[in-house]
Amino acid sequence: MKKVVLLRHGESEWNKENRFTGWTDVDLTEKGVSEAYKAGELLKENGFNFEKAYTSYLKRAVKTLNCVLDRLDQDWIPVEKSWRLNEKHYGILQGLNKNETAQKYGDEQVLLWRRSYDIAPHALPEDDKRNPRFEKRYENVPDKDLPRTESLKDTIGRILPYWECIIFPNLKTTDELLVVAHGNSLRGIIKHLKNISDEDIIKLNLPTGVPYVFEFDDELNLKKDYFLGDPEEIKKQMEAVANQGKNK
Ligand code: DG2
Repeated sequence: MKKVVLLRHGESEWNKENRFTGWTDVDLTEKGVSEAYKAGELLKENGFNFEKAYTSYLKRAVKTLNCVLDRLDQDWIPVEKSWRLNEKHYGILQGLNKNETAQKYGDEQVLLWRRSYDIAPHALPEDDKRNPRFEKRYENVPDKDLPRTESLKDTIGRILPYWECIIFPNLKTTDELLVVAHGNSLRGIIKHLKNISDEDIIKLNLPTGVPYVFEFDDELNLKKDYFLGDPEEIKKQMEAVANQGKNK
């Protein structure tokens, strides 16, 4: 069996403060670092031996990957970073508290912004200092590809070329790949892999630091997918993520 493990980074500072993050480059919390090491431990116990790893340009994912590889004693493997694996761009919501946003606009609207397939928050103005066009790390990305906001559909649109041309073809010659990214960028990949409908994707919430394993046969057909860890605990974590956008 060939395997791809998808991992959402450990808890970030803005996950802790319950703020929309998107392309904001916030660090891991202490808890996030320990979640990352715990994910590495689980992967080690389950005998994973990655040949290559992929991550985004955002430090919460990069640092999580480093902790995982450290725990696996596989720091040496080739790692490729791409802006295409960045989180969904949350537009003008970036920085706002999710509960307060639900108080102001209602749970239903926030659910659509967070989890719907094709609804994007309002875009950052062109001259907003958070606009990715002002950041050095994106200077080689054509301006037309740099988002000012995104729906999940838009996020999938920029991830899929990378998934299909760079990550997935590697499985022909390697057996185990690791992708460390974000709640919504990974939801995009999962929607594609499991053929989840535009309507059903609204229900998928990914917890931080829980490895999600996808197994493929030699023809690269998906055979099985499962999380590593205690199913009851994972269910609770998913519910907690869903509740982050409610008016409590
Ligand atoms: C979170 C996801 O992204 O938030 O951008 O706020 O995975 O990088 O922490 P991540 C953000 P929700 O879509 O769950 O609100």
